[in-house]
Amino acid sequence: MRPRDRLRIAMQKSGRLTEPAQDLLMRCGLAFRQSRDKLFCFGEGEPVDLLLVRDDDIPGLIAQGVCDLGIVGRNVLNEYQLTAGREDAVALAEWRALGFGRCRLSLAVPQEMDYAGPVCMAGKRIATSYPGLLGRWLRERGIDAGVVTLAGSVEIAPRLGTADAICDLVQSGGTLAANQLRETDVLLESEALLVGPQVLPADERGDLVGLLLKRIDGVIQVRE
Ligand code: PRT
Ligand code: ZN
Repeated sequence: MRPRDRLRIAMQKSGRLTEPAQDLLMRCGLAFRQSRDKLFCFGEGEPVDLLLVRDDDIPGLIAQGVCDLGIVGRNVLNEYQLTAGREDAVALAEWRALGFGRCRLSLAVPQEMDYAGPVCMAGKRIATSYPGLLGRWLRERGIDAGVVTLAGSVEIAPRLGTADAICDLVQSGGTLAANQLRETDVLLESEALLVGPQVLPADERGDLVGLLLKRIDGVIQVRE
């Protein structure tokens, strides 16, 4: 078999999605042997291999055809779709919602701020790692606000005086509370997705995707 006759799935190397994604693939009957550098896992039964990467790189790897499928949060997929350059704009599809990694992308303001709706953000600075999703939300509402893009530690920006509000992922709400912030608007509900190109490759990989989707549906049904 030529190497690209094997299906390649990108998943997060180390983070919140790693364990549940591995667990899902295991329940689908897949088994892997990890390479020494721990970046590649060779499929031992079915011709399905894994590439272990940062979650932010997953949509691009699929768009470039390096990987055929990926397991990634809707937040990362949609941000990529809004910010990727035209040359990367291969249409990616949500093949399945996987039911783990649930969170929401929300606007949050300092607890003491008077907040009477999104218009209150006009002329304010909002810190986020999701400038694409936040920018779209603001545009849809005709709000002219400053978007301060930060790679991490977004929740401390208001205390540092670098922003008036934040737009970040929320799960339990504990991080917001610990930083005296109040969640006001949900921009996006997210969960882990199986993502792939809208058009499947017309070779053995297409059949393998079909097989994998059937097994995933079986696992999801049992879980529900
Ligand atoms: O290194 P790499 O880039 O791969 O990892 P990462 O640090 O970017 O991602 P990681 O592992 O933190 O998250 C991976 C994915 O899990 C995200 O893209 C989301 O789709 C999903 N997810 C689910 C979350 C959360 N829940 C979550 N709570 N991602 C991040 N958080 C963070 C959030 O940013 C905030 O700092 O947790 C904090 C809020 O949590 P609560 O419970 O205090 O509200
Ligand atoms: Zn990341």
